[in-house]
This record gives sequence, structure tokens and C-alpha cells, in this order.
Amino acid sequence: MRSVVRPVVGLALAVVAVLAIAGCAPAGAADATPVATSAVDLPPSYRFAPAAITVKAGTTVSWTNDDHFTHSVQFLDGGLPGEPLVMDPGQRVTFTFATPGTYHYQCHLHPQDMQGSVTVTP
Ligand SMILES: [Cu+2]
Repeated sequence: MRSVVRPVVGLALAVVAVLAIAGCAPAGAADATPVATSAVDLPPSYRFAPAAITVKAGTTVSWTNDDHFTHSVQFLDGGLPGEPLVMDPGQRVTFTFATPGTYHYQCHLHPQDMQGSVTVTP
């Protein structure tokens, strides 16, 4: 009986291991499934929420700094301006996305912790 049970237990453990690996992507990462919104919040502390958004071309996206520290939005690709849009606590910055594509950005002050993306659809 044991010789039959053991392979089944081994298979079950393998399935659990695969599920654990598949589920380990950090929540709120820049490459997570984008949320359809034009408003990104910066709650305490050191993050963009939601980190990945999607909007239609022509939409003005806003970032509002509700954290206690100065942050920024600095675009990293897509031919967008690379100068950081700096927000002191309580401030908001906006940017209008004219062209479809996926645009990654970071806070230039905290690039390790703060990354986001905007997916612009036609
Ligand atoms: Cu920052």
C-alpha cells in the first residue's frame, strides 16, 4: 500500500511547489496586470498605487503624493521626457499620454523601491 501512496504524495508536493512559484510575483509590481484608472496615489510609504495602470490615448494621468517624503515620476522609455516630475508631500503631477504603448517609470530618488508603468491603448 505504501508503495502506491508515496508517488501520489510526491506528485501533490510537486503541484504545490509549482503553485508557490507561480504566485510569488510581488503584488503591485510595475509588470502586474494593469488597472484601468488615470489616478495613481503615492500612499505611505515609497510606492505607486496602483503601480501598473492602463488608459486610452489622450488621457491625462495624475500622480498624487500622499507620502511624507518627496518623490517623482521619471519616464524610462517610449521617447518620453526623462526629466523627473518632482512631487513634494501633498503635491500632484500630471502627464498626458498621446501615443499607445507601454511606458515604464520610476521615482528617481528611490528607483529600487518605486517603479510603475502606464499602458496606453488606442
Ligand atoms: Cu521616491
